[in-house]
Amino acid sequence: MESWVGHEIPRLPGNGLPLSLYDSARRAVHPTRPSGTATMYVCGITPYDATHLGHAATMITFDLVQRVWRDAGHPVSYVQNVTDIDDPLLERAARDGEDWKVLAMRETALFREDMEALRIIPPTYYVGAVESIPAIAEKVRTLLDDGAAYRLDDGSGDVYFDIAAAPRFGYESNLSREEMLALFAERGGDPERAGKRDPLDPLLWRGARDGEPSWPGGSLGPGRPGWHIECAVIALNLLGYRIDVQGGGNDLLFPHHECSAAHAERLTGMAPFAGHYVHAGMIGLDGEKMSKSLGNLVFVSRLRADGVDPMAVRLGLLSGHYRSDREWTDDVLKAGTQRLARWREAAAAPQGAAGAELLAGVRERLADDLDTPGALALIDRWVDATLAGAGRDPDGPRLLAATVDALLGVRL
Ligand code: 5CA
Ligand code: ZN
Repeated sequence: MESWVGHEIPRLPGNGLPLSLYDSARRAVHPTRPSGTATMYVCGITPYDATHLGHAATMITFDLVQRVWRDAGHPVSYVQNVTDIDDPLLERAARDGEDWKVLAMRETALFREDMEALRIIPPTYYVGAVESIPAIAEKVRTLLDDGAAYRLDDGSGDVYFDIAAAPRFGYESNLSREEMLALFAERGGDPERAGKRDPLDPLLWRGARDGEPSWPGGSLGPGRPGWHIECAVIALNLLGYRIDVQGGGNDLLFPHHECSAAHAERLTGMAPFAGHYVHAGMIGLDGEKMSKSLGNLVFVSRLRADGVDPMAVRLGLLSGHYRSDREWTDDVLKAGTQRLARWREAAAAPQGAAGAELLAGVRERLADDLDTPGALALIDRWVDATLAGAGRDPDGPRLLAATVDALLGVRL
């Protein structure tokens, strides 16, 4: 699938710092340790509606991961998927009397535009579920042959993963069985399905149903892939064992990332699948998580159409720490807009406060689990000093613009 177009990233003097991130599996901040090329897989959109600020916040989070790694000298291989076939997409298309393929193509195109406007570095590989079906079916057959999966005997053709084949199941999310059961039911799982060995066993292959699209599965029979195996196979096939970061919003902690890790670990015989499981907080509106199913959405494209500068949106989202669930409000946008204006004023000043110190400070804050509130506070102080005429560094304003562009993705 086509990715989007990237922007030139300014080169910064000196070297960036090694990035530490909070790993959900170990429940602590640990250094990432890429060997040469850093590898990252981020769970992308299910394209049945436009990109909202929650998606944008999650994409910006992993954009910063990539920026900090690059600054530290690591080339980055980054894969993001598009779940361009799944129940919610088919349901929305049926509701609106639309072709599901056209819906997916339109929303994916809009997502690309939004990502470009927000200056998100494009993934190395942007991959759809549909184009990956032959590869996914092959891995489902492997899991079946290997005894890690089973077919229901009700004639549906549905194949499930046997979580008993994953002895570490639960290590990624650290949840009790009760919590897992509740979240599984809430987030697309089917604990009540008759004939499963364990209520938590996730679907690998859904046998063809009348009125639903299906693809050939070889010995599996026609059908379509389950959700978790989609991400496991795309990640494994393009990045191999093991990836440095598996990313997404914290709504994917369980069952999605637990199950994709379990699939990948069984397929490779090696664990863990990812060095860090990194989860961005949920962006909410009016006290609820922003979600397509609740309909409480602020779309990036709506703000752009209203003439809002995407860099102000970016600064608004960066003003909270990536891991915290937080609200999008008019005030967040107002503060982002004002901050952007002040930073631009300082970048245009003939001289400023010490640029090298600013760069070192921002590098240090971001390397510490992407402390953007700390980085923004430090830049604000630098900008205040510059606008008060306190600094004499002729290179300061230029270095401000380069630092903010390269490390925060904000073009002044
Ligand atoms: N296609 C799957 C992942 S394989 C999916 O979850 N799609 S999504 O469209 O629902 O979400 C796309 C990405 O945005 C995911 O990483 C998800 O965790 C994240 N996300 C969804 N809603 C929010 C929100 N309100 N705040 C922050 N991130 C969100
Ligand atoms: Zn995913």
